[in-house]
Amino acid sequence: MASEKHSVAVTCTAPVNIAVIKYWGKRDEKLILPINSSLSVTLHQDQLKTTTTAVISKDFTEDRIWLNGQEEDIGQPRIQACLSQMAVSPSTVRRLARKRRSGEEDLPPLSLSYKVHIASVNNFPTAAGLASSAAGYACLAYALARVYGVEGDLSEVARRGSGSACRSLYGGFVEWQMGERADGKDSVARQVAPESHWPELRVLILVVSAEKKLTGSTAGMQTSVETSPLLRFRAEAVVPARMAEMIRCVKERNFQGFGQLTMKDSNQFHATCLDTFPPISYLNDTSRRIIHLVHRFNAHHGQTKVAYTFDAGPNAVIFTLDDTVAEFVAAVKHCFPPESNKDKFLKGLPVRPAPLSDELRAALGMDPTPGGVKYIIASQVGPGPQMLDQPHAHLLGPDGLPKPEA
Ligand code: 2P0
Repeated sequence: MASEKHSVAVTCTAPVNIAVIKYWGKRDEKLILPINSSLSVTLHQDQLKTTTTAVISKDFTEDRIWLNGQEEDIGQPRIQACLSQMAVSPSTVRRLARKRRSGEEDLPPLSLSYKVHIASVNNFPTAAGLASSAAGYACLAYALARVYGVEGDLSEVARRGSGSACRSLYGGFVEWQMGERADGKDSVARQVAPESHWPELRVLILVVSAEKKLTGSTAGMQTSVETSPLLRFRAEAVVPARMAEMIRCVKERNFQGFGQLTMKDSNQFHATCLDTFPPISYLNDTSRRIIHLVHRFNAHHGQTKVAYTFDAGPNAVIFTLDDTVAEFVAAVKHCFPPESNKDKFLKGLPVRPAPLSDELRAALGMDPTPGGVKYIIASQVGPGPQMLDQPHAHLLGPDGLPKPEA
């Protein structure tokens, strides 16, 4: 029997995911239900992750949240959607907690009405323009589930925070099935293949700009749904077949197929942005130079050895295999010579220096653009959310307030 306990603290981490079949457009704004299914690769948390501590205590008088050290308004609609739907929906955490506790008497008799304190930090700069809401809301959903000691599908909890967050609940290769039901119960994430499935796959993030984007994803996709006939065509006539093909390529570890489809789907997503009225453009000149570089690199080799994808910003995410990383990084350095912080240009997994052959240099045929790429983060496929056991990992102290160093 557990002794009377009036507070519980858990700390969890969750990964960033990169879509290779893109989500863009909702059929239900409130429930965050998409107009098409999507598929993503979960990145390794050694390079990019969110860490979240959740504490429930009978001593707390209100729910509170700190993001990257700053207290934020817990009343924000997306956070409230996550928290409150736990209390009312059958698949939600608080309800599950109630069920679980009635069947297991050794769990501490914590009141479900206890207030929660939450603190969350990213190990990467939010300003780098890298998607942080997916990791953030996946981590929130996971931490809340753990602090209440429950298990079950958390897709709905994470999705209500940010659509793409449900894909960060699993490692490896993850599909977000759009579902058909009006209540969204079948709009869930599921793992297509685990992180161990394709060990040679590598991911390079080419950070182009740290500027805040002009059009946020939520508003951007809403305008696209309202105005782009191409987006409707994409969702209805293109994505279903692409999902099936992408799943096949992943299962077969077919890089040619995977890479080509990844590039085509990124390009079509950005085409729907341009088809939106007023138009949205997320790519900049450096993004377009990277696209050119990738196609020249592949043409030189006579096969698809490298693939790009771009989200709602100018940064490129590159997929390749381990035997190609060093040569491609040499090509990037040639086309975008580092301007400052030369020794910090490469972060993440080590990449051995490689020479650029005269043939490849000639094939690229590009005048160098110094400083176009600010830095590169080398990563790989990784696991889903984790719970950290060490108490020192908690971002909140015994008083429920952020630790000074957090
Ligand atoms: C994706 N993006 O599939 C696509 C590709 C951006 C481009 O998911 O309104 O932040 O919170 O559901 O999840 C960005 O959209 O939007 C996104 P909400 P979210 O990764």
